[in-house]
Amino acid sequence: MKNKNRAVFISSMFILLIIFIFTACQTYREITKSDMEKFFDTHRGFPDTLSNSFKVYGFANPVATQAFGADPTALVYNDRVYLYMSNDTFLYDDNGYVHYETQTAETFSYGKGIQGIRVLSSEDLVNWTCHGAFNITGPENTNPLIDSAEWDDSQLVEISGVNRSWAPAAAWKMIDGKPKFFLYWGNGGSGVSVVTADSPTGPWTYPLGRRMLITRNTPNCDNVHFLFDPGVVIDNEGNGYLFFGGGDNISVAGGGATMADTKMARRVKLNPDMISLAEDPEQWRVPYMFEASEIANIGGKYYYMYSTHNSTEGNPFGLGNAVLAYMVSSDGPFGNYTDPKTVLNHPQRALGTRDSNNHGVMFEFKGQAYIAYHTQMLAEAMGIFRYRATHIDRMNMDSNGIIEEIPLTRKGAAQAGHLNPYIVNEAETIGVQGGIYTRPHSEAGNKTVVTSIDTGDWVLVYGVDFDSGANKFSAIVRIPERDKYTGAIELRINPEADGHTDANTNLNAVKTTRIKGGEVIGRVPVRAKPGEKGKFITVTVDLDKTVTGINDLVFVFYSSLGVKPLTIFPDNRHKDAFEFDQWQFHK
Ligand SMILES: [Ca+2]
Repeated sequence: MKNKNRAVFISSMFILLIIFIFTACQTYREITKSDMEKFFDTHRGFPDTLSNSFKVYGFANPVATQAFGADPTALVYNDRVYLYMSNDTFLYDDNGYVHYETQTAETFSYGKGIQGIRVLSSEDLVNWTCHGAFNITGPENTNPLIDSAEWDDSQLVEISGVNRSWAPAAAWKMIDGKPKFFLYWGNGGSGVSVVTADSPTGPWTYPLGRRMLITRNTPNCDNVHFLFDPGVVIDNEGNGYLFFGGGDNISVAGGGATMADTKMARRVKLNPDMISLAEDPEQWRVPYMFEASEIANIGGKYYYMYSTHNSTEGNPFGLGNAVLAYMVSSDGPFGNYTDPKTVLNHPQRALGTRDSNNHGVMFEFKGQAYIAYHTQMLAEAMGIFRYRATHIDRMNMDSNGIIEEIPLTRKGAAQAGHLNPYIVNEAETIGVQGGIYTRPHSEAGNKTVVTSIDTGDWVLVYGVDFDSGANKFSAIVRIPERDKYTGAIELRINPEADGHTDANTNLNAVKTTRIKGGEVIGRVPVRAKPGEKGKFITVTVDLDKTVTGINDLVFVFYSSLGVKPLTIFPDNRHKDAFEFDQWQFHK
């Protein structure tokens, strides 16, 4: 009896297995090369033009267009530059539209305001890897362009009274033989604190528990109008210094304050642990200072930079209203500084944007000096404004450290090095793109994927050095959790710019740009085999030809969910198409 039951059980299992294999064979069919040619054929539904971009092909500014990022600060570590930025975030009205024309104040005055810090990194200043955003007061790694409605307030990290994370400053140093990373930020205008990590991309922790590093109870800080905008520098001996403060309500400062000397600037030496003050902060004179303290050690000279206030014009230094000005010291962070000079005009005057404030940072990368700053060009290209994105331009100083005023360019910095296609590259490393976003995914490389993929969307990376020749390509993609789904990636090199590509034109809802053409070098099918729905899979294909030398590389996407016009409204995105995680070429 027992044996008979077992035999029945085994034969039932065998029949079920046959049915399963049969069903699986029924639903899965390989995509042929001819199928894929049809996907990308404009006569069969592929759009005549690829999705619009918010950046001109060939340009590097703004550094990223799939998310905003304001008040940039820069940190260079292992030949990679990391940008940390206030995470300007779309706010929607009751109808699901982005707040813009009716808006009378900056984004950070609304609702949840800026509670996150966005992180991008690059080895060459033109291809930027998106590391998402982490929220000082909320869950890690959100992309508010996609997930703002999904924030879970119950996950907020509770730090008493901390609900903003504005304008970060970053530094790293070796402590106990290991690199340690420090990110200082302002809790709105009411205090400065710090998070630390063992890597430049976190995870970040609060070394001070529930305490702030600087509050109004800190000596000499109760009469600072805006207690915010930290800038940090480490001198050649390894000592850290913090610069902060701002505001223009000189009645707050007390006696003797004028618009020429608002008495709002503070500086303080840090202890070797970088998370405590070595002394009381001191007030120091910064002519016409309003906000945006940053300090950089470039070639042994210290460049203190700040934004002037709106009552600056007519001063003896020739400074304009809300420009970025700098003073240079050759004898240490607290040394003798020169008189201020303008380093960067206000974006509104220089670019014809609707920018209001000004904030930036100087940094040195691969032996060249640069300035990173923000403008509203990205938002205005989207047809809105107020939200800010980071730009970078090259900067030169003479032997005395004097910098001539830097033109704000739409083109941005030149590529510093090339991308290596023979290592694993994150798909969220982007030079220019049309139609996609990035989002966090815990199982993805770099915990981030390219998402919202529609037919005709694309991602381009600049200056890929294929060297002696690539013959195969691998992609890691995430299969969507839906039936009968097909996607594909077409690999192209060296396309042409299309649409408005003039270096003096601001893009907007009418003046749009994209790429076209290029040489197709291969195609990657994306279809689930049985059991692969919702999984990350690797697809490897032979290229149509051996690709050599330095080329710009484009991933053009096909999705059986079809074409969707580029939109910034949350109800009009394809979150359920395939997602792109990593890629690599093989010789
Ligand atoms: Ca990834």
